[in-house]
Amino acid sequence: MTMCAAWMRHSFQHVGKTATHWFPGHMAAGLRAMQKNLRRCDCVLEVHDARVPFIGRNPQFKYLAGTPRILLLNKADLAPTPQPEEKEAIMHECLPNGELVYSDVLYISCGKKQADVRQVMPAVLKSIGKDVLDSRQHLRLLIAGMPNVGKSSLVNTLRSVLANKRKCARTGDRPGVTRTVQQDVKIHDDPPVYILDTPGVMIPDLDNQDHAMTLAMLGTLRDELVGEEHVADYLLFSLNQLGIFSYVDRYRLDGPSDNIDVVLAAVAKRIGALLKGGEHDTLRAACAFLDDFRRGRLGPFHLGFNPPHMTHAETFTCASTSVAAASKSHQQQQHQQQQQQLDAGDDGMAAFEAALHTTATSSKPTKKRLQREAIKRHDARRRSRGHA
Ligand SMILES: Nc1nc2c(ncn2[C@@H]2O[C@H](COP(=O)(O)OP(=O)(O)OP(=O)(O)O)[C@@H](O)[C@H]2O)c(=O)[nH]1
Ligand SMILES: [Mg+2]
Repeated sequence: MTMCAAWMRHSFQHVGKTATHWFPGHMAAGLRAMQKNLRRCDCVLEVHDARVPFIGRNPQFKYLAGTPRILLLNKADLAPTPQPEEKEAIMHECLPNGELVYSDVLYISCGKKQADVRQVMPAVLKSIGKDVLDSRQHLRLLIAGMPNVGKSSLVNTLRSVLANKRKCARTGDRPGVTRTVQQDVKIHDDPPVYILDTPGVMIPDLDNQDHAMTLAMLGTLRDELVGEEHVADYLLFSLNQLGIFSYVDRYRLDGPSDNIDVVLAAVAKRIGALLKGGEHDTLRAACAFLDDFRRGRLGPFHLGFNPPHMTHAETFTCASTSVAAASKSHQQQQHQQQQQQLDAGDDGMAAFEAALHTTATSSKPTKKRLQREAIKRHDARRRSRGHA
């Protein structure tokens, strides 16, 4: 049984699948180009956010099977120290034919702290194997991953750390910066190694709304499609469910709250976000709240940490069992928190095209409609709060 504190919501009111559906044309085209390029690549580097090791990985990348694939859990600086069973569980993931999905799993960081990227090359060479290495004059790696997980940052970091060359890939703290498969970039001199940066690809038919909103919180989806205040509300819901109350001190609240209006008012006060007439600018406050979380200012943590045997709801249940007590001593909690710091080839191509076709012919909402709905939701929320 879930034991929620009296002030805490038991469940989150999702806005519906339409808001979290984002699969523009450049992603479908990017996937096709990745599949084509796969034939000339020796290893796939799948980049994912270390804060969500088990959820949000794109099942579409199964079409990149047949080539050694290494999972790089990036932004490890924003996640707690990984637990050994986490890597173990990921390493045991299998394709339907019993083949292991990943030949290795590495935790890296390409932000300000460029930690552990040196372990990438030895892992690549080991995964490719001596026979293939001996037969190649140079190696080519393909990057794959969801949007905004740090793929282009990885290209730049590898290039600077391993080859001492200037960065060349465009990066940005929003999803959809890289829109086409890029040209070969040299990241290592001996042996010569080239890398292909690719556009982030969202899961085209993501049904699980908790997972979709968790990805939205991490900035994998465009905020304006889901609605900044709605994503901020899910962030607050998740923090409370997981017993993480670092926001209380940061925004000088009297105690934990599950009311997004209360929290956004406190954020607005802290950053001086006021509209004409002195009202709080809740939109700016929501963006600041999300930014604080995404940059790790609310602490390092795992979201949706569901080992395979646990659903997201169960993860929340476990966390919320301790929340009643935690709400009384949120500072203690905060202190604790701070302490933990398919077959490639023609068959694959046919299945891949079929999957893309299914996606393209499904009742896909148009971008304009999504935006109109997001704006409507935003306006309705503002009206319900008495904004003009
Ligand atoms: N804290 C931290 N930030 C990172 C790390 N790697 C990348 N970032 C930041 O994450 C944001 C996204 O980085 P990009 O490299 O543009 O991500 P991408 O996966 O190429 O994104 P798309 O091209 O949109 O798919 C940027 O603001 C980076 O500075 C990391 O290891 N730690
Ligand atoms: Mg990019």
